[in-house]
Amino acid sequence: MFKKLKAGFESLKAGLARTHNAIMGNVEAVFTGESREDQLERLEEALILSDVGVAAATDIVDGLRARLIGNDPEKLKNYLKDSIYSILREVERPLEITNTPFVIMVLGVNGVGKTTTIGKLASKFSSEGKSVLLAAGDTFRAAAIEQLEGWGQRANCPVIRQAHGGDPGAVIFDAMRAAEARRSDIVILDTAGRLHTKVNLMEELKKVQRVAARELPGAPHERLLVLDASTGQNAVNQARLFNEAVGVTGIVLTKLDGTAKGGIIIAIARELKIPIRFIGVGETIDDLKVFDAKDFVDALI
Ligand SMILES: Nc1nc2c(ncn2[C@@H]2O[C@H](COP(=O)(O)OP(=O)(O)O)[C@@H](O)[C@H]2O)c(=O)[nH]1
Ligand SMILES: [Mg+2]
Repeated sequence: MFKKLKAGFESLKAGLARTHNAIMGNVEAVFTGESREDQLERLEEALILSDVGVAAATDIVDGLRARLIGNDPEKLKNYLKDSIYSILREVERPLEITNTPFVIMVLGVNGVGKTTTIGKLASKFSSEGKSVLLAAGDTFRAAAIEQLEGWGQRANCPVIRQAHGGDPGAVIFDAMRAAEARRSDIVILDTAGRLHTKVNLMEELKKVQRVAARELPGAPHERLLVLDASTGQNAVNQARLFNEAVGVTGIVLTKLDGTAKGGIIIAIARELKIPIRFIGVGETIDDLKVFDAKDFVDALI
């Protein structure tokens, strides 16, 4: 058990290495540079470059300036950890499965990692003994349906689909009926993410939401938005857009492993205050972690 937890933390640490290096390189420099003020400014710059956001970076560094006494790198590290933790713990609210079937609608623009995240989630829930049903609601891209079927096979879950170009509302309708017949615990719905027809996409998502609610009041219980950490501040804008349209209840931040811009999680937490449910630190089935603010900060700093 302990071994497994430790391995989980190590892979989180490895995943966050690039952001860690971007921020911490400058923390070490804080004590080797010229004046204290220069050094703090350098740290502020590092935080901004890792996409923490200007407001958060300024707050954090102002806090450090007020609290720093003496020239102790360990103290600075601890202050920095505390400041970041106090922002992130506000959005640490793991997903709770409160209904049967519990319907999760997965949202996000193309390429952020929706289908991959669904595959990882399906495998996680299945391994916990829950029966999962997947619904191929991204009917816009032919490959998306096959991709979801591939994940369904790997996680051993049925996939409800229609032909490419079909109506996503009809897919969720079929999926809700199938979930009832099969007594599924969890339904996970994939959706399209083409953003060049923004208005149509949002209208389509609202329709899917209405179909789900008609079949089961309260569904979809979770509107889970997937954001790609490597897109930096863009991710915050996407979150605003989707939140206005469908009311996002949880966030998955993917691709933290491939970027030095992992600080975006702090901007997301501070500006949106939407729970961060999971983080993605790689492409394989085990690379989805339940978001834990303390582990995250420990791995980052
Ligand atoms: N490195 C890395 N790649 C990821 C992660 N999540 C998804 N991907 C990759 O991102 C690409 C797009 O993923 P996909 O699930 O098809 O995105 P969708 O268009 O939103 O459904 C694929 O190549 C995935 O393997 C992650 O956490 N880390
Ligand atoms: Mg997809």
